Amino acid sequence: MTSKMRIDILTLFPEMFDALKSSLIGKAQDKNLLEINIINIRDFSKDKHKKCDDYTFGGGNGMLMTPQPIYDAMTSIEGYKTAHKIYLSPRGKVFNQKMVKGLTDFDHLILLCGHYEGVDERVIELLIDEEISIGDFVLTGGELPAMVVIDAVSRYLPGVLGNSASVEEESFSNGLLEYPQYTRPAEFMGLKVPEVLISGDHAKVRAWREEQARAVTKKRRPDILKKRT
Ligand code: 4G4
Repeated sequence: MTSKMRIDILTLFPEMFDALKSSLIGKAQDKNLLEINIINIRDFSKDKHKKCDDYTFGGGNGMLMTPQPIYDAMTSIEGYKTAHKIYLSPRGKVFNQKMVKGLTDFDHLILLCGHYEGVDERVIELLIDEEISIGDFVLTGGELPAMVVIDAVSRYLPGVLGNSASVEEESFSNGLLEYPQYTRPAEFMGLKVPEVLISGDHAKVRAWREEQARAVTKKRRPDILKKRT
């Protein structure tokens, strides 16, 4: 990834992205490491009532987002042809840390957030490079999944996290779940911090953490341990 990353979001609910102004993502924008643009799909509707939904051909359940406003919103974005264009949907590839790292290779992402029962399939065929799901559950819209993707990717942008080593050392980056961690005081409500962590023996601490990470992963996520071999 080169310099600053740009992320454009296509949504019918731009206010939801106010959440990105707080926390580390807001600071990353202030520091010019990241540029986030929110585009209101409704602004591009040519309908006299700015309608963006319609009934499905073939009948059945609910409404779909109509293609015209989405198409016009997408093609209004400078550089949309070469950007990596993602649609957040429950039928997408399930998001994981490897995919997070992969997305850092792009300097321009465009995220399309669906509502109602999703978008007209032709929008996906014409405009979308990759469909991503953040997990096997259904939400009212793609906005929260888009924010999940933005948060996960932003942590890899140089300068966003205080300590760049912490991105690589944590859960999932080494393929194991996190070992237990402690801060002061050394005893809390009668519970003591494991002796080895106060010993000052760094080799022992490393070995203990490795063993704990393996144990917790074996207990909670044996599927991960098997994949690592
Ligand atoms: C596209 C198609 C993503 C988008 C249908 C989006 C869960 C996820 C949506 C819908 C989403 C996820 C309304 C069913 C919006 N829900 N798991 N909802 N639905 O990443």
